Amino acid sequence: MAATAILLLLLAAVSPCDGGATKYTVGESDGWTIGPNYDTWSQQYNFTAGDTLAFNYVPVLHDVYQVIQDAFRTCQPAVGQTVRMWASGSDVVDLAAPGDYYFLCNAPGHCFGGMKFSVSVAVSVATPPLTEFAQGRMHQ
Ligand SMILES: [Cu+2]
Repeated sequence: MAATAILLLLLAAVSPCDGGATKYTVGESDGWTIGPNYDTWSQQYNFTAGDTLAFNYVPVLHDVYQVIQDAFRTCQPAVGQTVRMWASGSDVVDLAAPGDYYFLCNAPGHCFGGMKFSVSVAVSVATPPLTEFAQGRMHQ
């Protein structure tokens, strides 16, 4: 019985489509552009691992950089401070792992103009903390 429960927990943990992952559209109908307050937008939600962010914008005008916290503060990603980048104009960014994600537009002046926000991604509610589980097993 216990083994079955553990197996089910493991299946839940590794199944990426399980637990109702949510797709959030950045800026809603405004999209990703100069003007909206993205801090206000992002603070409406509790993001969990497996969710995705949809960035919609005119690709020649904007882009999407996921950067480390230092680059987020300065608005100027240096070499090695960009984690991932997108520029298609219709980008779906996966928030696969729990943790802090920092996004900005790297077009000149746009980050200073407000095109930046961070999200804290929590462990999915449907998934037990895997590290805790693993540690518990190791001490048995
Ligand atoms: Cu921009």
